[in-house]
Amino acid sequence: PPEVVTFGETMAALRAQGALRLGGSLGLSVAGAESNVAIGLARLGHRVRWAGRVGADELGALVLRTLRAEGVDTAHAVTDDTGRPTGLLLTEPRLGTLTRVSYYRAGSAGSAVRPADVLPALAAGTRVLHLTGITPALGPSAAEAVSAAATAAREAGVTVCLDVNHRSRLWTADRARAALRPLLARTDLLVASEDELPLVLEHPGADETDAVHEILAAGVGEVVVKRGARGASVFTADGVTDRAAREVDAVDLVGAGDAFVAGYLSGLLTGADTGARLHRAVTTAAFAVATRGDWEGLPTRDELGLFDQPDGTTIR
Ligand code: KDG
Repeated sequence: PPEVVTFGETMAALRAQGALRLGGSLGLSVAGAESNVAIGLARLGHRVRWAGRVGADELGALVLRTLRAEGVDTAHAVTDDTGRPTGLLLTEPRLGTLTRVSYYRAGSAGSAVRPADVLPALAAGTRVLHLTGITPALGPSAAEAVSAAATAAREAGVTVCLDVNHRSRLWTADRARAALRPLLARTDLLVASEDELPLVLEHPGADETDAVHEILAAGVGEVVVKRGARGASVFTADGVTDRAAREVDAVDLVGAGDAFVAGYLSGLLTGADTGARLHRAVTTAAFAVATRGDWEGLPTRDELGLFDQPDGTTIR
């Protein structure tokens, strides 16, 4: 069985070199928060399954081919037979590491994912189900798929990981809160950036300490707070563990959060303590920000140690 099951929308990604409105060439790849995590885990040597829906089109074939090439199990991926296309996103670097994303995903195959697509993917023996707050923003059936999978995983004793992953282009903070708060009671591990914590709180004005206490009191065992270049912390009933970020020259921040989750879950699967989980998470996130693309630069397990080599090293 897979160690980790995840699902969500994976799209074709077109990356511009400069401002989109000026035209020019685009590079074609694929992107999706959950499949980024899946690829990150597969590169680190874990068995991981991605479920979701793609269009019966060339871009859907690209998504599935890419995931398979990366060693991700797509046995339960569904190809839509009702004419919905694979979604698309465009990214343009605007200012340094500031990137603008445009979505073309309304009515996509991926946003039509439903409980019957994903429940069969949760094989007996799965250890972790990874969900993100993007999926419930995609539509009612996608939100039902997240809720049903969280319930099924909980009943089967599978660890449920939820990354808040707020996308303000998809929904408002209030709608996100209404969808995500009910999931907390079925979540074991919550991942959020500092600014996303209020999205799961009853009283969004609370300071971080109160916010974390509220989330732990809701039944979440582990709350991971990402602070970008300032590192990350994990809060449990036993206290807090902090880790600094690794120093890198940032070239592309998109995908860093997914890389972080892949590293964190890899640590969890290998029985590492919270400090070592965070260490792997900040390392995989650093690979993501130091390289272009959401997932292309993610490390294999052998490459994790590259960060400990002096700058300017040539490996020959
Ligand atoms: O986390 C990176 C994602 O934002 C990207 O891969 C696309 O899934 C995506 C989204 O919905 O923004």
